[in-house]
Amino acid sequence: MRIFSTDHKVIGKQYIGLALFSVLFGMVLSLIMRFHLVHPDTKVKLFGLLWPDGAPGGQMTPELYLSLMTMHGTIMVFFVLTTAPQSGFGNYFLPLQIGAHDMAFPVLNMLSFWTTALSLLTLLAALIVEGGAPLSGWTAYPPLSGLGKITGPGQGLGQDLWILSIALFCVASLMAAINFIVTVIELRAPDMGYFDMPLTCWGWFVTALISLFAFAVLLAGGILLMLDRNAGTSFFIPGGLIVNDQIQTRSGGSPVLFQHLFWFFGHPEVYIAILPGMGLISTILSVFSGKKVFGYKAMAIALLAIGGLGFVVWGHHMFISGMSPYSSIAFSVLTLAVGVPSAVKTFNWLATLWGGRLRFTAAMHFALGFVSLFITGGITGLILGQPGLDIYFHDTYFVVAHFHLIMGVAAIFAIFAGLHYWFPKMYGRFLHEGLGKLHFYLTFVGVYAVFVPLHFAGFVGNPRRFPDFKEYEFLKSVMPLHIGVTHAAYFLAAAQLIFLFNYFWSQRRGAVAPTNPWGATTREWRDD
Ligand code: HEM
Ligand SMILES: [Cu+2]
Repeated sequence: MRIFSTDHKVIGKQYIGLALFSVLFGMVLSLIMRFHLVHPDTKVKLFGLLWPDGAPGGQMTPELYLSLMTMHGTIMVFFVLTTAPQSGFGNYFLPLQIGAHDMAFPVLNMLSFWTTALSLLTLLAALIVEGGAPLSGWTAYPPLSGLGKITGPGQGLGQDLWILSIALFCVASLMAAINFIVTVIELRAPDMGYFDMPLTCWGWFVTALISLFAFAVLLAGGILLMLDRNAGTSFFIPGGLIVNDQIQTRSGGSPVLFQHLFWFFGHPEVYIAILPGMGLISTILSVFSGKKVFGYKAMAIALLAIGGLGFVVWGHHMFISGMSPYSSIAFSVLTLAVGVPSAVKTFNWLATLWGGRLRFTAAMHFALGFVSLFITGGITGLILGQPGLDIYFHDTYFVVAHFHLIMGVAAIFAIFAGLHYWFPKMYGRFLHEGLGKLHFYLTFVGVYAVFVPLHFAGFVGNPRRFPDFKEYEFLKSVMPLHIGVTHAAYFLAAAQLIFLFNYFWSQRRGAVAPTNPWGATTREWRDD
């Protein structure tokens, strides 16, 4: 296997490898955070060794907590969820499923991957430079992110590296999006119309269309922020700021402008993470029910509708930014409208199962788990879509619980489902089914045990991005809940070792798979 390969299968596996590394890294960061939240005063020698400034004598500072949180969120969103379902599976299987030899632009494809890898390295470098990683979260709002060192230890070089990393990621994603779009339009087999494509291809196609518009805007936002930090401009910096007792001289910019640019990308981004999974889940449910997907055309149109609506709802992240209540109502109504195509998908998945001869393989387990998480996480989305409720819940753990379920964990379940389903094609062997199901049950229980209680922490107003709950009297009552969540997180992480073992062991020792082991009808399983 050549490293700088232009072969779509190699590149697909490279993306999956990058995502696997990233998810483990991100998970370790989350465990450190969860540990700190329940033992805020415990000195840990290792922390002191790893971060002499961030944890002097082993005592974690609030700044270190925020920097770990920023890295965790950024790594998970960009390098796991944006990478594995679209660029990983998509690269490998889109050409095979539409009867093409490769992606339309193989060299561009290679460049996309290596730009993504460079972007990841740039981000990780932020951990070791002076001041450490930035503190301003995966959303990097100015003015905190726009003023440089003065706002905190990681806000100097660390924040610059963060922006550079995201800009590189945008470039890589734009190149990939062009490749996917041209491949679907130009390289479909002559006998395959758009509405003959498997829903997986629809998922990748719509995701690429969204990426093209979303990442272009994020790239622009990143460049402007970089200029504010290093070229003395003031796109996002308002006048009259006093930071650390120093009067800031710049004026005229609007921090809310950055929020508009960020969320014009940020909301579609969550669909970039989930739409490829939706396509994949449709396929898996249909294969293991022995039936066609119920309402195929409606499913494809629902993907398009979700993708399109995704661009007109960004304001629901900004209800507390002081927007006019009339705008809030517009964003709210549009947000709730996303529920319609989402419900079409959910009911059609259930109808696909109805009356089928169900085969409960490990892939099928994860697909059903995805539907469950999509419903649980979706319902709280309807709550947060109402300005009156969101103003209360904003910046509480209710939001953390909501987005982890619907975006984070649902998409991860789709990745697990895809790996179990396509492993025989990718490696000629099966992932072990028994281990796969064991991993499923432990993970399923684990994620609900971690994230359901956090909704209740949100009810009492428990703030997110907050390193030490002892600071407030009213949060003392929530500590037992957090202790339970942290233990559940350890349990969940331990369960992932089963998957890791299965994944590497099965590549060499798994049962040898026949050409079309699941009796699927899509082209990638044909003998060639
Ligand atoms: C092992 C399971 C996971 C655990 C235990 C976990 C835990 C956490 C914790 C403790 C925080 C910080 C909350 C705060 O202080 O406000 C957080 C934030 C976050 N997590 Fe996770 N997480 C997990 C998986 C994921 C996954 C799979 C994703 C993928 C989307 C993800 C995305 C995020 C994001 C975007 C943030 C917000 C960062 C920010 O506020 O800037 N997490 N997570
Ligand atoms: Cu949104």
